[in-house]
Amino acid sequence: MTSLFDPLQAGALALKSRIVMAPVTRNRARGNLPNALMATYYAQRANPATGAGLIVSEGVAISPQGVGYADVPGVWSTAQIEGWKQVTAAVHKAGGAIAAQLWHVGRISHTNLQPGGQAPVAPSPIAANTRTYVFDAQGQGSFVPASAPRELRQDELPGIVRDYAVAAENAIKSAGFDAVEIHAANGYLLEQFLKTGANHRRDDYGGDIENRARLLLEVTRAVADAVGRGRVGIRLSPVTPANDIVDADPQPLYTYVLQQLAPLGLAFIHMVEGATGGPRVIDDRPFDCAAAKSAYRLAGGHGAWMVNNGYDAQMAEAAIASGAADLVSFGRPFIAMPDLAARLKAHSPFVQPDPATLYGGWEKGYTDYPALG
Ligand code: 8OZ
Repeated sequence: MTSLFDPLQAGALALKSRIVMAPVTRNRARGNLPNALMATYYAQRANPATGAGLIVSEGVAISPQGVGYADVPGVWSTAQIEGWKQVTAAVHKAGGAIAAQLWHVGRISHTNLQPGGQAPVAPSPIAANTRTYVFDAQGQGSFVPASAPRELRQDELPGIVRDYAVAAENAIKSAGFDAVEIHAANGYLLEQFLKTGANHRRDDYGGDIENRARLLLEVTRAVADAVGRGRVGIRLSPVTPANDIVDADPQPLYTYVLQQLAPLGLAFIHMVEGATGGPRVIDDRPFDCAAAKSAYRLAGGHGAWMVNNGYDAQMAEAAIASGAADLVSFGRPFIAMPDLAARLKAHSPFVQPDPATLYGGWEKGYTDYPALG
């Protein structure tokens, strides 16, 4: 029977366990620059014997326009690439592997964070009822309502596709990442295009499922062409309400998306089951994850099936043993438990992170959580 601690070949990635550190935004990248503290944080979680078989980084902005929160890292500039080199080197020194999560927030941003103080961009000019994290004039961080977005022109979309491909090249060819994960979840740009609640376009990128999925598929093909499909994964969240996103009929939408992704030969599909960081089943948003996986396999999708959201040791072991999943990712648990694999093996109780130190700040609540003795 397969266990959480067995190796897995996922695309071009030779992973030493089935335990993945899920992306978690921590806002320690001052000026959008990755730094030595971040290298320490990721290295603490990178040894596959005690930590993650694969780390998926926090969201990494592909462009200045893709930034939606203060002090999140980017991967568009030479200085950012240099900053990431120390992170990837530290992870590799610990024996681990790391993917960069490629992120464009779309409408989940604030004019304070956008180039020239402009409005954030979105498929349609519909504001999200959600908050984003900014700094005031005193440098104090706080969550404030997201700004009203402007609608992207169709002639701007090829530039965004290019930004994803260049960011992927920067990450893998220059910064030393092993893979990239396309962030198509949690109410950000690619999911805004996918879902009827945020996409009211009447051009080739709005309306029916094929049109709403077009940008996601163009981005994924461009990224796979740029860095090789075996080093590309994608994160999806079919029914999350995160960042005020909703779709009228998610099951056929995701069946189509997964059927189109299948022939691309990606390394992994990363599924957020239910509400991101919340309930795994949502009464008024039914979704059959097993059916989505079957649709992907039936269409010839071979990569690893990675599941996320609220897994404990027992659930994770059961998912791997039954074949329901190939990889299980843990976000919040990895914050306060850098040695999560050791604790899963020992079935030791989960330690909750301090909510006051999740976003912003420095070492406290970041690099000072101890491993078990
Ligand atoms: C929490 C705070 C800021 C960003 C996501 C990137 O939900 C995020 C995020 C989460 O995917």
